[in-house]
Order: sequence, then C-alpha cells, then structure tokens
Amino acid sequence: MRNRSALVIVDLQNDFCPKGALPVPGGDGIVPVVNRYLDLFMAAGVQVFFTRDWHPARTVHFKEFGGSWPPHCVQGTEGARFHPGVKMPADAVIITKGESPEGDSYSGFDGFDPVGLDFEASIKGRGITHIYLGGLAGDYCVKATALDGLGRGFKVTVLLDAIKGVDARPGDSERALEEMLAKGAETSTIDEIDFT
Ligand code: VGL
Ligand code: ZN
Repeated sequence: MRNRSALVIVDLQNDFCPKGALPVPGGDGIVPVVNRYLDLFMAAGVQVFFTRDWHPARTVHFKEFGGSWPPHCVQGTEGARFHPGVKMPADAVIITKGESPEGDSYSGFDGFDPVGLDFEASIKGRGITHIYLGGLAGDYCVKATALDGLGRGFKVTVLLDAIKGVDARPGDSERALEEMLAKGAETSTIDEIDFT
C-alpha cells in the first residue's frame, strides 16, 4: 500500500559527488533518476525522506582522529549541503546522522528527524512499513540503512538505478548488494516501480 511506503534518499550531498571531499565516482549521475523517483512517489502521495551525513569538525569518523575518512559533510559547510540539482519536495523530512564526535553513523537509522525522533520512530509514527532506498554511497550508508531496516522488520526495496557505490575495493558495490539481497531486500528500477 503506497501510503505505508516511504522514499528514502541517502546522503545525496556535495561531498559525496565529484569535486567533493569524499567523492563517489559518478555519484551525481543518479540525480536525474532520483528526481524522476521524486516526481513519481510524490504523485502517489508517498512521504519522502532525505538523510544527511552531518559531522562535527572533530570526530572519530575522520582519519585525523582515528577513523577511516577524510573530513567530509562537516555541519554547515557547502560540502554538507544536498546536491543543488535535487528537486527536494517542500514536505520532505530531513534525517540528520553522524552528529556524535564518537561514532560513524553510516545508517539512516542512527539519525533523527527535525523534532528529534529517531528515524525508526519517525517512520513508524507515520505508519510506514516499506522503504524504497536510493542515494550514496551504495556500499556504505545505503547498505547500512537497508540492513538496519530489514533487521527492524521493514520491507526494503533498493532502487538499483538510484544508488552508486564508492568501490574502495573493486566489487564492494556488488558484495553490498548481495548482502542486502541475502537479508531479504528486494530491488527495482524506475521502469518496474509498482506501489500496489
Ligand atoms: C558515507 C563514508 C563516510 C556514506 C558516510 O554516506 O555512505 N560513507 N561517511
Ligand atoms: Zn560520514
């Protein structure tokens, strides 16, 4: 049922796009299809969520402080803004994650909505049981969000044409997808989308 569904676009932010601080190769290539999904889901009355990676300048997530990554998506910077080509619906709900200086927070389920509800509470409160997932990076935050969603009993459909992986090791995206499928995720592309 379409109103038990949500479209969740993960971390489609400047720093994950070419020229950003932690670029996903071709990451901005998903923007046109994400806009098509937005049109389609909005027309069907489906609630849309955008997660954003939103780090303090000093966090154990960054290499300099013991983590894995160059500084990226620092709160309030241009790199942390959503890609300017995304047609963000006025009633989209933004889920903010990665604010703690003490953790990584890859999953959207580590994030909070604007009134401070965690993502699970925020979607459950809206009666949502099925999430359709797109965004960046396919082999990190999209994967983590999918696995958390499945683990919490949500139906998860990965939008294959609206994700893009880092592939730090060749094959990471492929393995991420296999793991999501093994845990029960379904997949779709824009031409196959069916809300019934
Ligand atoms: C992400 C690495 C570090 C992501 C966030 O959004 O996939 N990846 N922080
Ligand atoms: Zn991050």
